[in-house]
Amino acid sequence: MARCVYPRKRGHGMVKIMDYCIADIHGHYALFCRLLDAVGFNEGDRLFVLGDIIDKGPDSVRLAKFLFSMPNAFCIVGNHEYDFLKYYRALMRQTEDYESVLEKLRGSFRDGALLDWETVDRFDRLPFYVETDAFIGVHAGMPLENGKLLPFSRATREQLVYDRRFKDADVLPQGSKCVLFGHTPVRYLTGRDEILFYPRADDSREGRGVADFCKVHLDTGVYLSGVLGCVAADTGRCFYVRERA
Ligand SMILES: [Mn+2]
Repeated sequence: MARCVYPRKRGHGMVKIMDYCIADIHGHYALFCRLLDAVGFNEGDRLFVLGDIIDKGPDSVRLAKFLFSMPNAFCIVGNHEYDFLKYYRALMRQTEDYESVLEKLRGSFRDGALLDWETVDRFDRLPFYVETDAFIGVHAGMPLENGKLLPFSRATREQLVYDRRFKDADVLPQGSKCVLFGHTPVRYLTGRDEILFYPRADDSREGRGVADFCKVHLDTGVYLSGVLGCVAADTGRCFYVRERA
């Protein structure tokens, strides 16, 4: 089992502070640690994790606890966290035996023995979107009207985490900020396990950072492809690691 060591120290010299975005890590903790290494991620950088931390892969809880321990990681809800939280609330309505609730929740994960109440509470407090000066991050999709991005207040939580339409190639949101999202493996659209950039309809600038694009689709489908990728928001540079055969 690989171990993440954080915060990482780099050599002295100039360090550019970077924002990185990723989605759909799905319990692939060891691969995620290798990706942080490949990126050269350090304590001055920020990491935006756009949902679906859990399920499918082997180390959902380990990964979640690690991300929640990082002071510069910003996680939001994906449909898998949303479904987990719905299950949690349903259990809490059925019984006041909280130990049995935690036991049932632990049964949701291959590494469920690691789950504690602190981690459940952290899941419960995750926001549904994130916004910086440069971009918007959601798990699945944003509300649009005639191609124009609507404010978050017009979205339902279900749309933010389950939307199936936003990923389509003909959906090119017009707004001042790029929308980063995941949820559906890019391979279902392109046949490739690579982060997909959509240029702005009204602008032919060569892309530098993600702000020069209208949307960026991040899901490399790690549980199918063994490929995990992230993008540096400021430069648009992508980083990938691959599961060893
Ligand atoms: Mn999803």
